[in-house]
Amino acid sequence: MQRAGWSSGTPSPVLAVGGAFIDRTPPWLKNFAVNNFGTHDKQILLAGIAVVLLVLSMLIGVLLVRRVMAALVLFVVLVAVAGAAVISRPHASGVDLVPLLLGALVGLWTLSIWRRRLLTEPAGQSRHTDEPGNTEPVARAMVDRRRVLGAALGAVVVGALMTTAGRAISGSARAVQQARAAFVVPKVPRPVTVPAGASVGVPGVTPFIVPSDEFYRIDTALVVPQVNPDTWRLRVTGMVEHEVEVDWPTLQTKPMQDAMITLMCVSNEVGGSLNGNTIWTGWPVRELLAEAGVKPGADMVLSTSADGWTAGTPLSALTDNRNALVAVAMDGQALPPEHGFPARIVVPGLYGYVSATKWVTELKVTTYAKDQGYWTPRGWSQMGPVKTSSRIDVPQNGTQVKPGANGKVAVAGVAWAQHRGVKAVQVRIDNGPWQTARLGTDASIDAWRQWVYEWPATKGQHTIAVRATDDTGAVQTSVQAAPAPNGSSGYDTITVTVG
Ligand SMILES: Nc1nc2c(c(=O)[nH]1)N[C@H]1C(S)=C(S)[C@@H](COP(=O)(O)O)O[C@H]1N2
Ligand SMILES: [Mo]
Repeated sequence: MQRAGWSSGTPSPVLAVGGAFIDRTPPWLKNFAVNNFGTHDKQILLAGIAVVLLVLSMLIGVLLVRRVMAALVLFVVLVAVAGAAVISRPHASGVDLVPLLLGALVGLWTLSIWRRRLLTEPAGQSRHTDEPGNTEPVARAMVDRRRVLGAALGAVVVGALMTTAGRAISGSARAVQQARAAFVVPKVPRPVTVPAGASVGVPGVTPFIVPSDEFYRIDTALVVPQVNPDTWRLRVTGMVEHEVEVDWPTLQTKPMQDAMITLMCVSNEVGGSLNGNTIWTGWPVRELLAEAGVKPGADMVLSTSADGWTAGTPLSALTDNRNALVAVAMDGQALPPEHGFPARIVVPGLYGYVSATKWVTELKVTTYAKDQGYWTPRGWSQMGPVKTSSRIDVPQNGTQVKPGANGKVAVAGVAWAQHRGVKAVQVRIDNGPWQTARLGTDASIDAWRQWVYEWPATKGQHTIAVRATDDTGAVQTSVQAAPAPNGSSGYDTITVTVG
């Protein structure tokens, strides 16, 4: 783990609890969260933890006066849960408990001060003394005040925890931002460019190259790991002749190349947009593995991220002649922190969960018998080859459309069959015959292709389906499947009204 002192290592207890929660989330809950909160699932989780903390702190505050033992027990349980979460984080050590224990001491101290305050301010001395005959409202006022104090105390504790975390994160974020700004994307011998005609020129179709700030983001990290290239290392370990360790300056000296690769998430539903195409720049993984010398018998490479996440990739996909890269840039710029700065793995043809490790720090050459990636014991397949699929971007499902001056409606989208290539796309109106769509120029067998079908539309409601055929001649399957365990399938189908 990259760290410059404990404050930028395993972060605050709040984040540790969140991280531990994510790692233990059952698949149904994960799907529920992704489906209902989308990419805001992390903020929702953090907000949820903050609310629980606040309520518990208020409870401690309320218990403080009458049931001090109960308040203490609750406090200790709270600290213990947070401590267990911190220790359960990958790469955590005893020193990571220091901030929590300091926080607990401050908390105890605050509690004792509040308790003394509450006890030494008896109702008789309050400003209600001028109403001697009316003790009822005084008692109620005391209870109300305790509630308020409890709430205030809770807010202070939560606020302090959040701020500590925020400070540590923004501090390391600044250093990383500077390092990122100083990075010059290496020149490559044969730059990859977008061929003319790759875009079919229909408004509303996903851009052929997705801008990096619009690129989908999927990971288990509650806060974006801030990995400083000064301390970053990529190590090759396991079944190798000799371990290799590459630091940031050394990586810059390696022969880099460009590759156009459409990255794809296994959680993508039919018609979903958890995918993106861009030009990646990096050092071929096979050259790194060759430096280490892979021993016979290995069949998997377990790549590990700075935050402990892992992916299990077939060794063959990293050693054959495809463009599996230790990528340092996307779309001509240093990787954004969200997408793995300083370095990540990208492998054509495989879903991200078995290949695309961001903030990568280690490649362990191993076997499927011995090791497994993060998602495998959580209900996802060991192997994750991308399924041939296609998506309708325009028109949008459920909308009303008007034919153009030529009487036609442009139906358009993208289709992908990474590392096999897209040969054809067909569109079906209602239950008619499959019609051939026009494809954008082929840029790479590892990249998607845009397509458009000029539909001579007739008035009324219509159903439109799309399917792709890969370069081997295999047609996309019509069999409907949910994302788990190895990727969704079926035809993207929409309904529109022409009028
Ligand atoms: N460190 C780390 N790398 C990761 C993941 C993760 O959770 N942690 N998720 C993977 C998954 S499931 C996908 S689909 C891709 C998404 O990459 P992106 O966020 O750059 O689009 O990253 C992969 N790499
Ligand atoms: Mo994914």
